[in-house]
Amino acid sequence: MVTMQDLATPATNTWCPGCGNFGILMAMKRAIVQLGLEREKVVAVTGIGCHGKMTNYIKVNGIHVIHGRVLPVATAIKLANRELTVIGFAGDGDAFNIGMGHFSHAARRNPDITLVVHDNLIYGLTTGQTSPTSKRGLKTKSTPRGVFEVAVNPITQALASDASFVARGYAGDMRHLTELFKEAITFPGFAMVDVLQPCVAWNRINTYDFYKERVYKLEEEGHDPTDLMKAYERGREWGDRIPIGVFYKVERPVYRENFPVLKGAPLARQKLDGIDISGLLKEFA
Ligand SMILES: Cc1ncc(C[n+]2csc(CCOP(=O)(O)OP(=O)(O)O)c2C)c(N)n1
Ligand code: SF4
Repeated sequence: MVTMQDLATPATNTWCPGCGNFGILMAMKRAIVQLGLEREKVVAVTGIGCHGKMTNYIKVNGIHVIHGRVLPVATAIKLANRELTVIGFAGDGDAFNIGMGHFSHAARRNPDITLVVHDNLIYGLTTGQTSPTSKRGLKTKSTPRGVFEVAVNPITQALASDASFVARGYAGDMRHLTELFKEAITFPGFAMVDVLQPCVAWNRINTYDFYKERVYKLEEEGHDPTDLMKAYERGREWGDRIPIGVFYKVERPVYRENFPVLKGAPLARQKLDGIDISGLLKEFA
């Protein structure tokens, strides 16, 4: 059985002291331990940004990919070997700026993977530029007169893209976040957990104090996660009250079920010798 110690790596942690990423890392390790997953069968896929260091700090299989490309790589890994638990970690910039197209397509394809968005409402690694989830009016070094655009809302964006599991967690509530991660990982289909992650270096508005006063739990207010319209309503709430928990979940066929070749053993275990590809090669000659 895997333990918290088994998941530790020798890498020196370079996140700023107090960064919300620590809460996400700890909650994910706890989720893996509590689910009894085998370390060798978990794959973490990270984008570029402060969140990308997750692969350095958690001892599972890891691949650190090009900025914005977490989802196509995670989808491909799961298609190649469905025995693996595939978890993507992306920043709000990674997921909703350069990776936005991949986000919508992954959601509608419904691969059986989890996406954790480290949503600090800013670009962390590149030192505080505006991100697509930065709220209108926010002054940053790239928007000195304030953000002009309406912010991307990860929850309603996921719902509109037909994601089958849509949740939001808060890095300051580790127990709740651990439970959300466990539910997302075991959900059969594309599961997004958008995590409110304070960036103590560059976002002086959405701080721990800001969230502490506002965050409430959907499950404590009788929210029905099978009601799409109610999920939209709750998803648009952002002000004095900010909901966390599962907004929506509904099971539907996963992506790999569309491929006859994947009906038998996982692709990674199928024999490749004896397959005649000369016809295919001629096609591209
Ligand atoms: C193709 C490409 N474009 C731009 C960059 C520069 N870049 C690195 S990280 C980043 C954004 C970081 O913000 P976010 O994805 O929200 O992650 P965070 O650092 O906040 O975790 C950008 C634009 C890059 N590395 N690659
Ligand atoms: S810059 Fe922000 S997101 Fe990056 S490590 Fe520091 S506090 Fe965390």
